[in-house]
Amino acid sequence: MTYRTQVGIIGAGPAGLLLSHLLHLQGIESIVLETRSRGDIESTIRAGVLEQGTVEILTEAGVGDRMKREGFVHRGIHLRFNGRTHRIDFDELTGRAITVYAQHEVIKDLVQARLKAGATIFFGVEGVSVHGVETARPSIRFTHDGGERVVECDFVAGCDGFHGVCRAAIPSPVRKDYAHVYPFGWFGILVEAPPSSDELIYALHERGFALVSTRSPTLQRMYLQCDPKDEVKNWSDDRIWTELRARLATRDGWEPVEGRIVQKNIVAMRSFVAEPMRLGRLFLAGDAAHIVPPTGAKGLNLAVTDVRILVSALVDFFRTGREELLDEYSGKSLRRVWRAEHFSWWMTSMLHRFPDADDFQHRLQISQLDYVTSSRAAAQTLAENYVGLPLS
Ligand code: RFL
Ligand code: PHB
Repeated sequence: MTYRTQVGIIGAGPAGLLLSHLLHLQGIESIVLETRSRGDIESTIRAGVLEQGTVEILTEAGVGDRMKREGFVHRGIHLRFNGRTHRIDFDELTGRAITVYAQHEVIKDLVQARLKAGATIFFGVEGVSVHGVETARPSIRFTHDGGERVVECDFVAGCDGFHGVCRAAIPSPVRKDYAHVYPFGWFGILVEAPPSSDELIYALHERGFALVSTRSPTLQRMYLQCDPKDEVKNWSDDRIWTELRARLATRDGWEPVEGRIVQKNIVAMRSFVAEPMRLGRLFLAGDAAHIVPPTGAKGLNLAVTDVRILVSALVDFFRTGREELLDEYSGKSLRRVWRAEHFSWWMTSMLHRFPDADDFQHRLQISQLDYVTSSRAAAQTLAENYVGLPLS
């Protein structure tokens, strides 16, 4: 069976779903293809921090009601080292804030809005391949319900995440990849407990990094630096709480609120950028083109910015036939991407114990943290990157 649409979107993560929704609001049709089931994408635990710009675009797009009701607005974060806590006041330093609202809740809101508007989303597709992206009539082939399907379109949006197929459709030497893998991972837990802190706590300790985040008044998210090759089965609840208590300890006796651990997982840490983010009529957006380590809370927000830039370019093309904005897409997105890459690498380097680091390097980290928490200029640099730089 063959379908015809204006934009064929591969991947129903935040990038693909938001793209489809924003295009729809501008009268542009799309079809979304997703390998996983709806239940699966709506329950996978990932990001939690939304920049104010992300909140604004979701709100303007009419998918912000539940986020406004259930999300937590945080006007700062805490940095903890040497047993002391220092607040970075986003409000005072930037006039902006972040919202803690889980990525899978954003996904639920977007899927619901798309289906309500009568969108075509194929879940559970297989064998996706992209064809003719250097012609004016690209197409996507896939199988669904056992049958061969084709989507013919004007543009293909590769929103299929880091492990998708679209990036490979831009072959070397056109495409150049930049990659860095960190010698540690994050052990993430979900805990049934009230919040331990009113704002996120990023902690550097001799035993490694720890992060206290939240999800709801009754469910909390916490992370611990771990060996990237470690396995969940090696971490009993007791071992997790012992590490969290040790790494988060303060001179005045702060302790995390403990509760039943309902989920454990290990996340790899990498930085990655593929350039350019376009070949002919194929445009990459989000994790398909770039990955950041989660320490800067930037991945989802970068996916959203790519989509904002791409939507303006596609709208301009369909209204006027002009290609200037399409031509600018990759360069404009990559400029923001590299800023976020640097910020995420910098936060990661400042806050983790590196296996081969000596005492000298540890003292440098402490000095950097001391500077960031005592100089207004340094704090402002952290704050403006964390809340998100304006789209220029
Ligand atoms: P996604 O979310 O990976 O979605 C891609 C979708 O494409 C599907 N897919 C395919 N579909 C069709 N055909 C194929 N061949 C396909 N191959 C794959 C996949 O099934 C999937 O549904 O990419 P997208 O949309 O670019 O969104 C990116 C974000 O998901 C990601 O950057 C963030 O989760 C990163 N991240 C964070 N970002 C933030 O902005 N703030 C945070 O606080 C934050 N915390 C995190 C994070 C990521 C984490 N993990 C698990 C890596 C915390 C963690 C622990
Ligand atoms: C989260 O809540 O999952 C989270 C928060 C901040 C980060 C990364 C992840 O930097």
